[in-house]
Amino acid sequence: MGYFDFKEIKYEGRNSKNPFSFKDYNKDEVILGKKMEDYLRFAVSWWHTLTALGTDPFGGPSMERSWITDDPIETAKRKIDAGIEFMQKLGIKYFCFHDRDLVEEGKTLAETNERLDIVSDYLASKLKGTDIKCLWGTANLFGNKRFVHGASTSCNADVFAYSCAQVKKAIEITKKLGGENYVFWGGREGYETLLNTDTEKELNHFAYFLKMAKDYANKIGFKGQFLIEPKPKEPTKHQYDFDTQTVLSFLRKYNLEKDFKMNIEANHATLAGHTFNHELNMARINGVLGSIDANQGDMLLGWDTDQFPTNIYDATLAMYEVIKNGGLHSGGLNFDAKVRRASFEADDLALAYIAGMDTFAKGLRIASKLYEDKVLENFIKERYSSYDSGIGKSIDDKKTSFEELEKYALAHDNIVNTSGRQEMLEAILNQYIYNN
Ligand code: XUL
Ligand code: CO
Repeated sequence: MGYFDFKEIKYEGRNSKNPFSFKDYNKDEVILGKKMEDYLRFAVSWWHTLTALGTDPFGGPSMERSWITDDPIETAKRKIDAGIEFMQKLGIKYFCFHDRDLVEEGKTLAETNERLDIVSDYLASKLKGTDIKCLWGTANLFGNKRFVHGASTSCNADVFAYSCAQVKKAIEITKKLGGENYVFWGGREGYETLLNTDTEKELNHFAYFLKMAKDYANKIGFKGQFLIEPKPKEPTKHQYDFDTQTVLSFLRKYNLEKDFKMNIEANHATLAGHTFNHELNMARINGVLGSIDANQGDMLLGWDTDQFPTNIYDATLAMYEVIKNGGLHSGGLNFDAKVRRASFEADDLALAYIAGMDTFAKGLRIASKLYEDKVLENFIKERYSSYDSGIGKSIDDKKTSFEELEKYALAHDNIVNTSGRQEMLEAILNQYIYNN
């Protein structure tokens, strides 16, 4: 028995009028030497797609979720069947989960862990014989009220211990499911007011928690890449993992930089006052671009709306960074995105994924052409050409001094700059978007 009425989604090309078809995502088509599906490595988010019910602060559930029953284990298993059916019909090969998306918590931690064992065994058995894999697992250290003051940054040591126990189990399950990465999004790791907060102590605890997690992963032979997902605010006012550069300086202070990369989420980037491609660029140039949570925010709203990505401009610039990164390696494009509350029918889930997948496929097509034609590269190279010879080269090679530079500046103080040509470049980018 199936949970979704829609049929397998196929590539029908640009002119198709069938909403249940891909217009740009042609999985086997080779772009820059790789199949589209290998470049994009799309993933389903277990939470938004199969678990969340469409509640908001003003209203209750709205979503059709035909797999839900009164029995948590039964629901968890049916959800797995539904998830696999959904992924197979869309041709998506990866999924991401929080421990608590797999199965509802029991009355005690021991009971919760037992439930997780049963459900993860069931999931592992269902994955056998399919080509579906786990992109990443994570622990939900924010939903339950025990995390009101945070998890590893809680003022309550019992909560710190509980968080470690929960992550230990989540890593074990991610390993069992063959997870290629493990994510830490700092749920409630942040604070509301300095009137009651010892930030130094909290950050020390946070680092120790991450170190113990990595040590435990090494101990049990879990080889997945550890990722941190920056977000500047929400749920707390000051999230410690504000953005890529903030996280990098934290990791470097605590000597954790070799063990962690970034999972960059588009909507988190914009909440931080950055563009999505700024965050990807910062991660890339620092060698820590690990994976992507593909979604988009609403520029008129100040919170994480987690919409399906349909903005081709942003997807193009994002894929440009991914291409410059040589791909996402063990990472992928996880749709950390939810349909709007009014899009409550099961079909809406498929239509939303089609929109997101086509947007990124289109972004990849356009970005690959920009990259092949070296449009931006050539312009940028020329823009910095004053560093190719003479005094510029000495600066680049770090073979000069303040004294020499002063002598040079005294003799060359009639400075001539050239235009940055931003509008011309934006027009060229538009041409690539229209023509590809
Ligand atoms: C929250 C968020 C999370 C993480 C995983 O804003 O993005 O869903 O991706 O915990
Ligand atoms: Co996310």
